Amino acid sequence: MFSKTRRTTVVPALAGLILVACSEAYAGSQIAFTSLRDGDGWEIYVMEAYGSRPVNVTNHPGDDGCPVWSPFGTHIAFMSNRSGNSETYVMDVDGSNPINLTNHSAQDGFPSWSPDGTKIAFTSARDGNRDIYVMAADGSHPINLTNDPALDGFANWSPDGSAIAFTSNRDGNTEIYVMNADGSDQTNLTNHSGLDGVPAWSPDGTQIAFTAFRGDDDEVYVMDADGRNQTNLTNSLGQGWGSQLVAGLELDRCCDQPDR
Ligand SMILES: [Ca+2]
Ligand SMILES: [Ca+2]
Ligand SMILES: [Ca+2]
Ligand SMILES: [Ca+2]
Repeated sequence: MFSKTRRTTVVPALAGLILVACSEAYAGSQIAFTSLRDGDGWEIYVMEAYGSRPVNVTNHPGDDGCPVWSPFGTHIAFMSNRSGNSETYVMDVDGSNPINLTNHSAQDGFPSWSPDGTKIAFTSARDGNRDIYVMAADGSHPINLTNDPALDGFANWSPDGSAIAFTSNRDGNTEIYVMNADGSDQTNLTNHSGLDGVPAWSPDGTQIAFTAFRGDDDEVYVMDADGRNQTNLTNSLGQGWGSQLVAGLELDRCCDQPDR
């Protein structure tokens, strides 16, 4: 049985920019991550989980980021600005055969695979503001699921495929929402005046972890998938990156990461 874990981290870059690098482990054996280590724009690297030498699988002067393993480990979806603006791409895990799936003049990025591998959710501003879209895994038939004038982003597909969690500021500040995979029943789960964002499902689908700024610093929270029992897991002093990430500008910036 395959399983994967996902981790989203923020990399402080030169000039004070806060950039988002998503790293993801597949089947406990390989990790994909984003780095500037080769000095020629952001690249995606793959390494064995036991710590082998990372391989630059994008190796392109454009900025490449947000790698996401396909459910069966055969492909990696990612973001790149190599064509001149942000697009969602898919490639073989060794970096061969990169395909521009979105191919649209608007910003497109932050992919999330459906658990059966047939669809990819992503964020796009093609209808004038950021919304969550779903397309077939070959890039065909993109559909706007959120259709809301607010900023919507950070889609994360539930393990059973029935729902998509996302972040939106439609109610005045950023909250975690969930909707059915067809876009129906968009529900505010967090309902808190703080900044809440970047949802990630537990492997069994019963809980959602997220980042929140609800006091004077950033914390990682977890809640039941219906929004109950919101619990501060970190509860430590010290400024993190969550509030910068989920504030409206940073929601943009995450989606724009390859266009920094
Ligand atoms: Ca690159
Ligand atoms: Ca685009
Ligand atoms: Ca929107
Ligand atoms: Ca909130």
